[in-house]
Formats: sequence, C-alpha cells, structure tokens
Amino acid sequence: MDESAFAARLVETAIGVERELDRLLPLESKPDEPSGPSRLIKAMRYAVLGGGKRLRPFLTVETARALGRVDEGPVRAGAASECVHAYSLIHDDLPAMDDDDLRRGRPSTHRAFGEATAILAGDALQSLAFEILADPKTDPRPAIRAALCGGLARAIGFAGMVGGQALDIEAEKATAPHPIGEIARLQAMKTGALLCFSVEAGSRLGGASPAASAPLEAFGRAVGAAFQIADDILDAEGDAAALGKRAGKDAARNKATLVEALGLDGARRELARLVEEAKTAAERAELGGAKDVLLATAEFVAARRS
Ligand code: GRG
Repeated sequence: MDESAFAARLVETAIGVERELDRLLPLESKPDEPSGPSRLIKAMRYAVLGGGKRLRPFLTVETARALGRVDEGPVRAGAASECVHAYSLIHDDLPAMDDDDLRRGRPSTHRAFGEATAILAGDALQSLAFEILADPKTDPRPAIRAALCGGLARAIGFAGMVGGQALDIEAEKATAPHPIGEIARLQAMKTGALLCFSVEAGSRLGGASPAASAPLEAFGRAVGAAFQIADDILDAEGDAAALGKRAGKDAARNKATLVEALGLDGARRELARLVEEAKTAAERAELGGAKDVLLATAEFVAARRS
C-alpha cells in the first residue's frame, strides 16, 4: 500500500470517528436525551475533538475491515478508545502528573478549563467509552459487547494503562538505571495495552477465527511497543513544534525509556525489530491482500514525526 493511499485511509477513519464523537457529545440535547452540564461537555469536546492521528480507532476499523466487516460498529468501538485516550492525556497533563501546558499544539485541557473541570472531563470520557461499547449499535451480540467492555477494562486498569502510569511515576524516583525488562513492561501497560485492545476490538467485531486472532494479538502487542519507542525517540530528538507538546522532557524527568537504556541508535534498532515482528504477525493472520494496511500501519507507527 503506498503512502498516499494509507494517508487517505487514516483521514477517512479520523473523519468517521470525529463525526461519531461529535454526535455522542452534543452541546445541546434533544428533548428525549439527557443533558449534561455545558462546561463539562465543552471540556470533553475540547479534549476528544482536538485533533490527533486517531491511530487507535484506525487499528480497530482496519482490523475489522481486513476481516470483512465494514459498518459503524468498529467506528463506534474506535470512538470509545479515543474517549479513553483523551481521558488519559487530560489526566497525564495535570500538575500532579506530567504538568504539561501544551497538548496537540494548544493549551492542555486543565489550562483551558481549570483543573477540576479537566479531571471531571477525563472521568466522564472514561465512562462514555464503556457506554458506547455496551450499546447494541456497536454490536448486536451481547457476548461481543461484554467481551469489549471487559477487554477495555483490563487494558486500562491497574494491570494496564493506569498501572503503567503508576510504575512510570515510581520509576522517575529511581537512582539506578532502569532495567530494560522493567521499562518494556511499564510501556506495554501504559501505552501498549490500549493499542493492543484496539486491535483486539477489531478482531472481535470482525469475527476473527482462533487461527487469526492469536497473530492479530501479537501484531497489536508489537505495534504497541513500537509506538512507545517511537514516542521516546521523538521526545529525545526534540521537535516541540512538530509534536505539539514539550519535547526533551523524558531525560529531564528521569523517565524510564528505551532511549535511556539503549541509547538513540539502540532504540532505533529495537524499533525496526518491532516493526518487523508486527509485520510477520500480520502475515501469519492469513488475511490475503487485506493485510497490506496492517503492514503499512506498522511502518507508519515507526516513521511518524508527531
Ligand atoms: C493518567 C490515567 C492516566 C494515564 C496516563 C497513556 C498515558 C497514561 C498517558 C499518555 C501520555 C503520553 C504522552 C504518553 C506517551 C505516548 C502517547 C500516548 C502519546 C500520544 O498518543 P498519540 O501520538 O496522540 O496517539 P494523538 O494526539 O495523535 O492522539
């Protein structure tokens, strides 16, 4: 798949997800719909409709598409992951966490709306994610909806994203170099688990056979790990304008990263290895030509500049 075809697919998913999120978070409610406090909804919209690559929805939509499913279900599941992603960014930027004033090239949510509203917006986005997954519009089969809710809960709880964030904060206090195995585990939990869930969601919605779902899971794990190393490399290379957020902060804060453990060149080699691992896993899923977009996604994750 060439670069422009891939870029067009990425934009197509982003537009579909943006539309879905816009619809799910109306500023003005209809007479038969519950209304929310408008400042809270504005903050939620600010965080979740504020751009971004929409990589997590893309993984869901394209995995489902590779398995033959093209309807609003995977787009809705992708919107749910984006709600969680936006919640994690809001909370990560708070003064008690990474204390960042800038996100996606504009003030972070707590800078725009105040800390209390930002915390609540993150909380409400997390709840909304589960509401979306539990809705029959996402999938008519109760067992699939239950599996999606359980899968997301595991991916973002104490053994996933939030647990990874806790380890990340602990690791900042370490005085000895961070062991490579611990860094990889922390990153798999903090960022890898949600990316992995995104592939898993597409796999479940697309009705993957057991023979396809195991390699797809391996694909998700490798893409998740590659994504985080690429993020660490981008931070170390330090182009704040392209990133839309502060760069160089990992070293300044003693963050546990593979750039710190392996050096920049070592991290680049590890990134290349993970991309190959992801591509091999996608090949093993035996999706025919439909695998091409997954292969291109693995390359995109490593080559991205923001
Ligand atoms: C605070 C609950 C809580 C969790 C925090 C995932 C996470 C744990 C924090 C995110 C902060 C961060 C910058 C992590 C590095 C990797 C990452 C998730 C980068 C941003 O993701 P992209 O590149 O962002 O997909 P866009 O803007 O494209 O959506």
